[in-house]
Amino acid sequence: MERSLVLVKPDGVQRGLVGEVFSRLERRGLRLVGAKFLEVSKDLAKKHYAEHEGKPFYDGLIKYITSSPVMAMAWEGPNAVAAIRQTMGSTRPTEAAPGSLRHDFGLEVGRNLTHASDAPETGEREVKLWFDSDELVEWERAIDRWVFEDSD
Ligand code: DAT
Ligand code: MG
Repeated sequence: MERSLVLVKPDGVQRGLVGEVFSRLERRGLRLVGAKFLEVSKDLAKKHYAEHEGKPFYDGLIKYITSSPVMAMAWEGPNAVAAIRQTMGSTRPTEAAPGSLRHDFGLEVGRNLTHASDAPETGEREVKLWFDSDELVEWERAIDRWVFEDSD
């Protein structure tokens, strides 16, 4: 079972798309394990985007993610990382597949609405960075065996 961090970034929150993101991920069959609404500190933003430090868009990225509250979520499921990135769409909204969130709601890479972990190891690391262990809920859904082939 993979885990992914998902953020509805400041533009997504300001545009009232938190429910849309929850809805699409629930509909996909993923299982929510944690959620919180917060203002991102500069320290957390720098840790989260450490891989992009030094790139031309880095300063703008830190400013963007710390500019207004975000909705942070942890989701899990088989193939959760690939499934969630597909639901979000490519980084550049104009390259995102029709029907994906970034396609349906976005225009610019610097206002691409959401973040999702890019590999299973990244998912584990990012969920730990954003959530304390007591903020994550291990639970069984009544429908799990109808969505997850191996739910035991
Ligand atoms: P993703 O968020 O799809 O994982 P990423 O990790 O490559 O994409 O980049 C992180 C964020 O940085 C991305 O969501 C938007 C911003 N970004 C990436 N490339 C950019 C660019 N060339 N110009 C402006 N912003 C960029
Ligand atoms: Mg990324």
